[in-house]
Amino acid sequence: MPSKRPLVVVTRKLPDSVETRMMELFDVRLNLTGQALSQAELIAAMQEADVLVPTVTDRLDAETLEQAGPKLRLIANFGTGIDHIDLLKAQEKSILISNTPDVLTEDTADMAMALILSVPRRLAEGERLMRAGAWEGWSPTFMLGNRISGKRLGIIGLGRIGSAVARRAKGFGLSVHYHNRKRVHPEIEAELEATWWESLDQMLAHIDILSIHCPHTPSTYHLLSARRLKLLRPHAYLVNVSRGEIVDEDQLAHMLLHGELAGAGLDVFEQEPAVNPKLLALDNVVLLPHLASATIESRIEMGEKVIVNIKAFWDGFPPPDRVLTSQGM
Ligand code: 8YV
Repeated sequence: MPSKRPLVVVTRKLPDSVETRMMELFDVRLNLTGQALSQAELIAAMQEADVLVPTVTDRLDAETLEQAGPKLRLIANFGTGIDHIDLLKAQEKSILISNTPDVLTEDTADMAMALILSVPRRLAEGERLMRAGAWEGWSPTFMLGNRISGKRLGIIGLGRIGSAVARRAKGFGLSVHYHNRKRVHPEIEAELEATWWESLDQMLAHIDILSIHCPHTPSTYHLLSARRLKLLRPHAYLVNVSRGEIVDEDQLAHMLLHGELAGAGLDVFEQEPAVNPKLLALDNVVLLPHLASATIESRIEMGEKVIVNIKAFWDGFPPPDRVLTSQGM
């Protein structure tokens, strides 16, 4: 690797301390506007940069990556999910990809747990009612929700975030069930008192709350298809802080409207930032604007990870959080 400082182009505004450190270490082009780059601006950035720092809002598909300049050698993603990057095309162009795992695990799990609590206990509905000035006072049968303790939580993807959710859920008296392609180590199962279901279909039919924690890949697109959503029982709730594309949103909205599912808590959507109007019209859904990792601590630590990945790469070492092509499959 050449010893001169790399030209690093950052596509979105990052926390000040992260930008300051980047300016100390690299030649940096920052985005001071706070707006996402247009596709043309993104391509222009990729034509001059040695390193690109994108986020989930940048679409780095095959067609866009094809136009990357010859200098671009690393895409140091600010975020863990890399479904917005065509990994095969990046590999073909000899561009390495890194991401920012671990540092957002606890915050993301907190948000999943917040939704697991809020939806059955009707927190957002109650808040809306208060602000509308519609509260007529306490009554024994007013706004009854459903108890959390004693229910079965089904987790799809018992990885870092899924396990952190399971730990929290245990504390709330939920029993933990999970589906992974591969069963986790018996020690982890024992710690989480988690029951593995080889068949996702079987698990869906036996749980009360579903929480989704697998990555979005070509094989998990609409993993919760219309057929699978129908396996959930009508009293069940669905929580998603992973990626909107994993759930057939139209079918979900249809089932929520017709009482075929009790409620949903969603932090992610199929067409972000657009939200399916059918979901907006429903009262039994809590909608959040992709906030799961939105704490100042996570954002700073994500930035620090990006810096470490760039620094290692530029010093001639593999970035510690290098994403392998197979991870995106
Ligand atoms: C981040 C996320 O905010 O890391 C991820 O995959 O979904 C979010 O928590 C976002 O990706 C930042 O680019």
